[in-house]
Amino acid sequence: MANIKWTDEHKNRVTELGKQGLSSSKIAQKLFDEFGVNLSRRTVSRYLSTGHTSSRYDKLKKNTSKVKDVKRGTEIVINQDGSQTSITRIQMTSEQAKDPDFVLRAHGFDSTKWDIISLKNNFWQMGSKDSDPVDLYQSKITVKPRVVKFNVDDLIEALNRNVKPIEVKNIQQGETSLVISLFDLHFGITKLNMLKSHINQIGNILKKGYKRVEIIVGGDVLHSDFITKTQTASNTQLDHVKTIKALNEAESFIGTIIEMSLQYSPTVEVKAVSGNHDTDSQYLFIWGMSKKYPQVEFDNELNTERLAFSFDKVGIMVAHGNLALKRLPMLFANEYPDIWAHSKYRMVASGHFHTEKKTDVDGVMMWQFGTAKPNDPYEKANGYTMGRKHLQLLEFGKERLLATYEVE
Ligand SMILES: [Mn+2]
Repeated sequence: MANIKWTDEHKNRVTELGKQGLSSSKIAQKLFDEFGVNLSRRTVSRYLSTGHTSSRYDKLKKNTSKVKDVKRGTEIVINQDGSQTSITRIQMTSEQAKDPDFVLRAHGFDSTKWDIISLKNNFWQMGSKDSDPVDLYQSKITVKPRVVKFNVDDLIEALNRNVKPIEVKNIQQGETSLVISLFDLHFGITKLNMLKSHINQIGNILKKGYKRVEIIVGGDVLHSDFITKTQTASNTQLDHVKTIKALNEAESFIGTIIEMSLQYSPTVEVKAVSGNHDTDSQYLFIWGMSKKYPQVEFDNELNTERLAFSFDKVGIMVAHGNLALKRLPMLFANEYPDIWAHSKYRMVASGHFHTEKKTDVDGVMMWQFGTAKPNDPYEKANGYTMGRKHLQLLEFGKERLLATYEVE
């Protein structure tokens, strides 16, 4: 059959004749007489029942189910992708025809629960010699269930809900710099109430005042990379922990350290690298903290296995410790040549093994930090229970380490 381009005039006429009760073949004949278009009976009948002119619709139809509401003259097609196509006749003004809410309601959809994907209203008038013509539309819409859109502003507001601006007055500036190393806290296994004394001790160390505080978040802040299950980033099954509670406790602990640091130093920075337990969850956690403390500079890139930073003539590379551990000194020199060249004290800070170990490797201080985390069932079973459970804070002068504070 010849490919006939249907105009709205043709469609309206077919609909009109259909309403008058003419058969499809009679309508096809009339269209030929009036417009000279050659439509098959089947094409007319398809259009009357579906609102489609193309035979491609017949193929599409196979993947859909159809419901006819004869009383309302509405036809609903439920598409395979979950959207619905509704065809009906509506009496409305041209303004209403442009109002998606009105059209949705006219089709019987709740406009708060559905969104229009496509909308087509074909205008035609119906009337007799005795009365004014009525504006009618053959209306076809495709709708999908409304999805609540993710709103970044709402999330930020939620993160900020309890934040009081920190009043910074008379910051006690010192001459030295403090590095607070936080590796492998494993919140979930570690509980906030186990760290109350640690927070007090860290507060007392901070009171001295520093020209800068660097907080290293060296990975595995959270025991699980997931919220609904307890697994590492590589899906190793772990003893179950409550991750929402863990998140709140990590927020309290690290948030308190940040707030105390802001009171005793004009410059506070957080340096975060991925651990093997919580690659994604730690990234999101630190991301949230960075929104909460805009006055703190955060270095938090996704999938950062290592980073380096410096102040004065001190250069520090940070890595969780599970990857490329032995090559870290030369990786430091090769990947961060400027920091390497400007530093007189060079250090690689790592964790992962939950036990402190400090080695001088050709002048690079390889410092593997322990953790205040208690032993978990896995460590107890394997006898990994003997390291000191401590945190360490390092005080630096312009070009060397001056003191190590033990917090346990
Ligand atoms: Mn680890």
